[in-house]
Amino acid sequence: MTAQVSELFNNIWNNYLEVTPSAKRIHEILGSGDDVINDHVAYRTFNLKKVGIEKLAQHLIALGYTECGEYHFEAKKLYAKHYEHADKTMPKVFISELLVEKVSPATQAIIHKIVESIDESLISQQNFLYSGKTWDISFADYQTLLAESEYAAWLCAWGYRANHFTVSINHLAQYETIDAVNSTVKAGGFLLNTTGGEVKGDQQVKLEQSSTLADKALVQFTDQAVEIPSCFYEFAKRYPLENGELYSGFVAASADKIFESTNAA
Ligand code: OOG
Ligand code: NI
Repeated sequence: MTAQVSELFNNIWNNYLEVTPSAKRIHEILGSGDDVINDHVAYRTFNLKKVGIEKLAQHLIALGYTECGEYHFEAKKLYAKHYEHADKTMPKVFISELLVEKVSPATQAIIHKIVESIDESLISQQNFLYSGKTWDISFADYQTLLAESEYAAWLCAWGYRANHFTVSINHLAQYETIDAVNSTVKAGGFLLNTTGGEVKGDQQVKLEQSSTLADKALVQFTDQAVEIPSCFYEFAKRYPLENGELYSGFVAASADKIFESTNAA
């Protein structure tokens, strides 16, 4: 089972690198050997029956993952769950969904048209989590979405692929603190998401996180190709609970800021 999980995440990683070349370079800068372990991978979707969180999660549950926590983001109109594997070296997975009924009729219409056009059989196929955008969208529709929900625009432009991978600072051989990681990343010429400060969370909430600003990559819209924010790379340091085990959940107030890593700079 673990071999299958590793193979799935290898495929997801390669698909992510296609539009996130900075992640490969940062991975090389931070790591020394095989100490770059993924804390988690994140996905975005819509709360529609055809593609809701459970449709993505079925691929993970089949490989031994279980549902562990849920999160609400009222202002962004999002709901999320996270999944963990019994083998703690396997990445956690954070899956959020846009509450489609809460956005404007014009935005809903674009989303429904896209979701209806997805080939139903693709969703249960083994490559769904790295299938990308399998529908058409015009640049005008992308901009309509962007004006109301950056999340909806990102998802309709990029489709089903990892939104980010996350380096576990706890496993890095040469780094102890998130500030040291951030300094190295910045010295390498990469920009960090500064919304809410470079570091989100603290030892009190048992989780510190930072992230790059998303790379830019070319998306083929129906009428033109445009460079827009693609995916980003995150860094997380976890602290132990009373029982000595590392906290394994997420922190909604921090996640709320991490979402903004795909905003246009
Ligand atoms: C997910 C943001 C939340 C975290 O680690 O708190 C998150 C996203 O941007 O899709 O990944
Ligand atoms: Ni994350």
